[in-house]
Parts: sequence; structure tokens; C-alpha cells
Amino acid sequence: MGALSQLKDAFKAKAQQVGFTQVGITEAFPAPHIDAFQHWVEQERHAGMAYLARPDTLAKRADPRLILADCQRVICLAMPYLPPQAPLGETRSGYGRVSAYALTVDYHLTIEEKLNELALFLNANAPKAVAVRSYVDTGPVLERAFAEQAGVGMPGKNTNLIIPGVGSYVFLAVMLTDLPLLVDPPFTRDLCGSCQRCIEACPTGCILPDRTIDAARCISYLTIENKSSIPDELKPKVGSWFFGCDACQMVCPHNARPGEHTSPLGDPSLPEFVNLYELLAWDEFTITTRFADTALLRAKRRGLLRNAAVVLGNQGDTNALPLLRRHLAEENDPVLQDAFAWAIRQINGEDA
Ligand code: B12
Ligand code: SF4
Ligand code: SF4
Repeated sequence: MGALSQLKDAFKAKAQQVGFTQVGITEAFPAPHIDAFQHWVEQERHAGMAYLARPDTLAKRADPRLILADCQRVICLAMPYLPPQAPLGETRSGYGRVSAYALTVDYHLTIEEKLNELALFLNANAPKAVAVRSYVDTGPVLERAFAEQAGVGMPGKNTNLIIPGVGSYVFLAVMLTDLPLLVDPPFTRDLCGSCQRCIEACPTGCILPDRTIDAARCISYLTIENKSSIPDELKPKVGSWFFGCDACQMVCPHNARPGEHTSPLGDPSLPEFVNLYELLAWDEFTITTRFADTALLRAKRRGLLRNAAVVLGNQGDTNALPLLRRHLAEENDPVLQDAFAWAIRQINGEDA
């Protein structure tokens, strides 16, 4: 055990050196709060994210040993990203707001490199060859529930994992391993108490009382993962959010940190407010080039144009009408036609 204890300390030091501010280690099985996840899926709160409800991924979420045979531990890591700069509610006519997590180079790319470095470190220092499977966001692993069990932090009412003194503007990552490292104690403190700020601030009221959200109403889902039209009832609630949403985190007292904010992920590669007139004038190639290596490409041209139309409709500026009309005439896609026609009606009454 002595060697494994030393390895754990050395690993944590290495993880901190590459930029993970928090590291916790926990048992891989049973998966914590899997019943809450299953209930969420049964209630169809996952909206159009069908991959979350597939029997094979459900089974893997319940038991990481189906991902990595002999999996003993889940190493949970957190890396901060830069918080939003402009205040909540700030709007700039003709511009759409991008949530803070998406402003730097796509974290999947940068964090994956760091996880590979950590896997090499484990293998170089362990007494035997070590099997490791790492994920950042993309794997069928309950990242927040494991992070809580590993003592990293606690999911708040808005469901985001909060780390005391750091806040919730962090990315999470997990490393599954067959190495029986010593485990850390779970996080047991409730960081919310009677606070309700996120629930009150959520524009669509999608935060549920059981620490889950109704994804079908969440602006983050509607503007990023959703491949369909944004329902008319929800379009006005999207406000100026062009990609993602930070409202429930911006009001959280745990994110009201004074002083310097830094992130090992580097400076933002995008502005917080994207010029939507420019975007609507770009062809597919320009969009792909301009947003290369950022999370924005996840929504593809179609999703980005849909979101731009909804934001411009919400802002009500008549200067947007010529571009919106041009797109309504040119786009054949029903999702885009719906968004452009709606935006024109919003700005100009019913004569779209
Ligand atoms: C699907 C998904 C989404 C969906 C659904 C989000 C949701 N809240 O369920 C959508 C597209 C809406 C989304 C949005 C965002 N996401 Co997202 N998303 C995921 C993903 C892939 C799975 C989450 C999931 O399983 N949801 C289902 C619910 C039921 O599970 P859960 O929220 O994780 O909750 C579990 C625990 O909290 C646990 N639990 C712990 N304690 C307790 C206590 C009680 C009483 C109960 C009942 C349960 C419970 O039970 C739950 C089930 O196991 C994860 C990555 C991953 N593999 O985990 C990223 C992840 C959660 N997303 C992330 C981010 C950054 C975001 C956004 C902030 C992006 C943005 N700015 O727009 C928003 C935040 C919106 C919000 N309020 O949640 C980060 C969150 C980091 C953090 N600090 O928590 C993650 C971890 C990705 C990463 N690797 O960094 N996301
Ligand atoms: S991301 Fe926005 S819409 Fe989603 S729960 Fe938070 S405040 Fe509500
Ligand atoms: S705003 Fe309040 S209730 Fe919501 S997550 Fe933060 S502390 Fe918890």
C-alpha cells in the first residue's frame, strides 16, 4: 500500500501541474446516483439526446467495468475555465452571446492531451502495466456523481458541480483505471442551503426540484444539442443566448469570486458576443474556418443560423430585416425557414 499511496500523491501533484486544480479518487462500482439518472431518462428529460437512453450506454453508466474490464477506480479531475465577463442580461444589438465554456479552443481537444499525459505518467510510475480509459464529457460515465463521491465538490440545484472556493466554471474529466489507488472521502456538505437564485434566474424555468433539469427547456440544449426548431413558446426566452447559457451559474454565489481568474486552457479564441450580421453573411466554409477548433461547430451552420435568427428576432432591430428576408427566401431547410420567418414576425408583426 505504501507504494500506491506514494503514487497517488505523485499523480495528484502531476495532475495539478498540468492544470487540474482538483483531483479525487473513488471506487468504480457501484456507480453513485445511477437511480437518479435512470429516473431522469425514464421521464424523458434527456429530450433529443437519444445516446443517453441507449441500453448499452445505460449499462455502462451503471457499471464502468463494462467500459474497462477490471476497472477499480474512477479518478475525477476538474479544470477551471474563464468565467463570463459581461453582466447577466447585457445585450448588444446585432450580437449573440456565447457561454463562457465555449470561448476557448474546444476543451475536448486540450483536456484530452493532458489526460493522455497523465495516463503515461501512471504507467511509467506504477508497479505494473496500468489500464486507463479517459473521458472528458464524451464517455458514458456519470462525471458529476463520481466527482461528488471522489470528494471534488457537490452538484448544486442547477446541477452544476460546485467546488468550494473555485465555483462551478470547471470542466470535469474522468480516468477509469484498474490500479487500486487509495480512495478519497466523498463530499458530503450541501453547498446550496436555502438559496434559490439559479431557479429564479433560469429564463425557461427548467431547473427541477430534484437536482436535475428538463433538458427540453434548457437554453443550453436548445441552442447546442437540439437539431430541430426551437419551440415558439421558448424562442423569446432564449433572449440573446446564441450558443449555450450561463444564467444559472452567473447568479450563483459560489461564482462570485473576487480577484484574478486564470485558466490553464489559455485565452479565449472567440469574443463573448458574436456579430450575427457577419455570421449571416458567411458561407459554410467561412463559418467552419472562423469557428475552427471551438465548440460552436457542434451546432453546425444550421444550428448557428437558427440561433442567430432567434436572437435577432428577440432583439427586435429592424436593421436585421433585409438579411433575415434574404435567408428566408434562400434557405430550403424547414428548421431555418421556421427560425427566419419567426424572427421577421417578431420584428415586423405578422406580415412575414
Ligand atoms: C447531457 C449533458 C448536458 C445536457 C443536460 C444537462 C443536465 N443538467 O443534465 C445539456 C445539453 C442541457 C447540458 C448543458 C450544460 N452543460 Co453539460 N453535460 C451533459 C453530460 C454529457 C451528461 C450529464 C447527465 O448525465 N445529465 C443527466 C443528469 C441526471 O445527470 P447529472 O446532471 O450529471 O446529475 C447526476 C449527479 O448530480 C447525481 N447527484 C449527485 N448528487 C445528487 C443528489 C441528489 C438528491 C440527486 C437526486 C442526484 C445527485 O445524480 C445525477 C445522476 O447521476 C455531462 C458529461 C457527463 N458525461 O457527465 C456534461 C456536463 C454536465 N456539462 C457541462 C457543462 C459545462 C454544461 C453547461 C454549463 C454548458 C453551457 N454553458 O451551456 C450547461 C449547463 C446547464 C445545466 N444547468 O446543467 C459540464 C459541467 C461541469 C460542472 N461544473 O458540473 C459537464 C460535466 C461536461 C464536462 N466534462 O465538463 N449538458
Ligand atoms: S443553462 Fe440556462 S436554461 Fe439551462 S438551466 Fe441554466 S439558466 Fe436554465
Ligand atoms: S445559485 Fe444557489 S441554489 Fe443555485 S447552485 Fe448556486 S448556491 Fe445552489
